[in-house]
Amino acid sequence: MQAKDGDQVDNVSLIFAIDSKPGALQDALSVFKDTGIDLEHIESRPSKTNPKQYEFYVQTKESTNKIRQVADALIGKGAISAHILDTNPDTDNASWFPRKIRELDLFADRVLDAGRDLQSDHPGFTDANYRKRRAYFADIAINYRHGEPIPRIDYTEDEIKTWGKIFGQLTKLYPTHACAEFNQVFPLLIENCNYREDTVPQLEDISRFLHDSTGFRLRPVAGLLSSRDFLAGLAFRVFHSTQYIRHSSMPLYTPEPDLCHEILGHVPLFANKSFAEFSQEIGLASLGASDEDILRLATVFWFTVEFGLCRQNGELKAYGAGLLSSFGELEYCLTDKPEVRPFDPETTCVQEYPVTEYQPVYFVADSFTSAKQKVREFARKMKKPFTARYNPYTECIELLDNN
Ligand code: HBI
Ligand code: FE
Repeated sequence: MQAKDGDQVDNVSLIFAIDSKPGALQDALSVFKDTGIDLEHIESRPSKTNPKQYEFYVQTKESTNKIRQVADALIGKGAISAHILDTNPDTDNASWFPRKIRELDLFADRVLDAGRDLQSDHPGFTDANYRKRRAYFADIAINYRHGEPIPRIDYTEDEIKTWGKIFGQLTKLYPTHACAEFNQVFPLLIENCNYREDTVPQLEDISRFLHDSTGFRLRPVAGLLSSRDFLAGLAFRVFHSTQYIRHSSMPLYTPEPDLCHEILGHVPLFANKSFAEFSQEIGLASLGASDEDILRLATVFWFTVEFGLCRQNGELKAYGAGLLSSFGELEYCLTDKPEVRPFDPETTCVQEYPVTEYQPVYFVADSFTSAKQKVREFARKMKKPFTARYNPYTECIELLDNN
């Protein structure tokens, strides 16, 4: 087994999942045969997330590059998922990133909590029905593949009521508190995507609308992704969106992103050209970045896409999704209680923040275009051997050598 320069040869493990039907394992194993890979070890186990699936754990002494080819080929042969478990510290996850939009399928079951195991302080923790519902949404997201329509959901009366409460409250504040770009798009969502109090809009309709506006697309996600995976999606103008609704006992609180946060907070601005470019810029900067730089970019993301303020005609307005989806914080953020500072990635990226309270500090952008320019400058100073750029025709990432 020869390795090319810089390619590690060590014990590499791969987990893949297939449907438990006749011939499926043979198809999968043919990939190893065709790629000329010796297996050192193989184990099987029933999938914990889907009783109709089996997972296989294989170990081999091959180059990680070759295993990556195998992972891609397995998906091509109908495997549900294929993930490399890299145990070699020299080839940690910073070295791999998706190069094709279809490779975002590999994130599908990499969510931090699979979206079903609620914490004991979650409002829905003791509600068996709610947990069942969440497992239903998690399955949809885990089984979703790029290019498929996003499954439509028959939202329950309870869910519609929760959505309606949030929608009714927030839409009162938008005219005075949201930035101009947000208020330009909102009527289009009402017109084209069924944004209204008595109906929960469908991700598929919204994704099509966004694609027509800026090329942005949604894909359903079961729960929280790592910052690295989540930001990588933005490089492809793909936004990972949850599809479930928060627990009805606390309509104004959610400990995690839910559909209301995604489609009221995030979606409208992804239809704006400059904001779409700004978001993609953060995504491109994240590809192949070190863990430290991912943390900095996630902090920049936090203080812009999630909690950003901007100045328009001398007045502060909100553009962050965490603000635009929270009645309480949307009011609070424009009072004189919090501190406001100018957005500058170099200082913003090291600012600490609380996640369960209103923010004590906000950063103010002059415009999305200037914010994008600043992120681009910031990214240029990161130690990376290449600059990543997205080719929208091939939907692939191209790398420009920095040397
Ligand atoms: N995962 N599904 C999901 N949704 C988010 O909004 C999200 C995420 N992972 C990380 C994240 N947001 C950010 O807080 C940054 O770490 C990028
Ligand atoms: Fe968010």
